[in-house]
Amino acid sequence: MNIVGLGTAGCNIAQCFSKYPQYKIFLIDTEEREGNLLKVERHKNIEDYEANVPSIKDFVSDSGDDIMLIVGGSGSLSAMSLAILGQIKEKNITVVYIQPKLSSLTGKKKLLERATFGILQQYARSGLFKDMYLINNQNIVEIAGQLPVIGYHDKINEIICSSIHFINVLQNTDYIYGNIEPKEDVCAISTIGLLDVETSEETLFFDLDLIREKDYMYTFNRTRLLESSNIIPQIEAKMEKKTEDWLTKISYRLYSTDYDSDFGYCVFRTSKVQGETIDSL
Ligand SMILES: Nc1nc2c(ncn2[C@@H]2O[C@H](COP(=O)(O)OP(=O)(O)OP(=O)(O)O)[C@@H](O)[C@H]2O)c(=O)[nH]1
Ligand SMILES: [Mg+2]
Repeated sequence: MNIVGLGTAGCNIAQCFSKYPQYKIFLIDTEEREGNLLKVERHKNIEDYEANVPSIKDFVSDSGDDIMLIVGGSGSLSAMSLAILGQIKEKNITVVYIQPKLSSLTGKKKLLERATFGILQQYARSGLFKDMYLINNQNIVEIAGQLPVIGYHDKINEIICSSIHFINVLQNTDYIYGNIEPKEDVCAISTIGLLDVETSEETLFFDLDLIREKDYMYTFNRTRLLESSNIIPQIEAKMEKKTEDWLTKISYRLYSTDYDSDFGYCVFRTSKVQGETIDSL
């Protein structure tokens, strides 16, 4: 998997992935950064970012077929997202959209966030991307609890990065038990979350509306799996309660690991473009 970071938030999160050997990281930013950087000029107006999108074909030419683009909504460089994605449209694209706290946005930044958020989701629904993960910074702040000013974003970024990483790893690992419902292509708007393996309670990174698919990934220490006999019936009983209406599809998988502690993640999906309410128009 290859990661493209766009703008400050996108690049900061992309750089967190450098501790894992599975990723090749590409950074597109106006700031100097260590690593594989495509530096773009800083402009005064958002329109100038849209009008001056660099060619990235050569930059990401040896990046393989799977690309994850990470971008922070409302950032100036997010205005380049569509033109950048258009240049790599033949790849398997996952977009990670970091939504800032909406009440903190005003004026042009607010308009830019709303437009980018909406258009990227429409593209995801139409099949241009394989998946789009929505993450709201505020949800992560609530998970992390009180955060110090120094290192505020670092802690948020670490939670986002490790969660995406483990979900990627689990999705590419054989599970030992589970029940998988096929994913609908139209359900390409998603969020991820932490799963408490004891209670089966999830903590989502975005408050997704009209959830159609819920995918739960449990990991347990191998010895615990060997010694315990009631894990499967307990999880199955919890899964039965996860259905919100007859349309919701529930999948779950159990993995055996050598980690001391058990942990879990989930991916929830919808076909509904988020944020399209009457009062937001
Ligand atoms: N999670 C996270 N969010 C960030 C980080 N840095 C900025 N943000 C948020 O992401 C949104 C987009 O901002 P940036 O990524 O800084 O914007 P940019 O594209 O670099 O544009 P400029 O501000 O003009 O440099 C902001 O509203 C911030 O709240 C970060 O390191 N992590
Ligand atoms: Mg920046």
